[in-house]
Amino acid sequence: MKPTIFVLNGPNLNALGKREPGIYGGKTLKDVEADCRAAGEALGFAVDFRQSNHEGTLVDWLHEAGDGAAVGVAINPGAYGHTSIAMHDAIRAISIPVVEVHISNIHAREEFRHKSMIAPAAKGMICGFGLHSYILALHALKNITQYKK
Ligand code: CA2
Repeated sequence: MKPTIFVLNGPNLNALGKREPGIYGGKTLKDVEADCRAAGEALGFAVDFRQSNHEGTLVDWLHEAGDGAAVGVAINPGAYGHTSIAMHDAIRAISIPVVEVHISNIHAREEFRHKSMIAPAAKGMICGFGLHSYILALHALKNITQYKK
């Protein structure tokens, strides 16, 4: 059985492809899910792809991943990445690697987006490569976890 990677998505990412294509690209979250699944498959991972607009649900999913459901997590926390101490704590509470993902370059945008509350707890952050940021995160997780196909 292939090891599982959770790909978690935070608030408003369900609106991808519907507005602001100049910042977030024209694909929908369903398209991103298909791309992640294909890339994960090629890397030898099963991808469990989820989205929630609720902070506590994202915290629960991080714990679920850390309790044995996954070998690693790629998470686009959306705006909660800039604010959530609860998500920072949840990442610190689990021992599997977590890679923070942002579609846009948060450092090139408004000042309130420059700070990530979860980056210090994560293994690393990938931002600014458009939707390819997700694929780069899967490659990083492959490298970190060293699972063979
Ligand atoms: O660049 C990213 O991936 C973000 O995590 C996206 C978040 C934003 O709050 C972060 O600062 C950076 C926004 C999620 C998507 O919001 C949409 C807004 C309008 C249309 C489509 C999506």
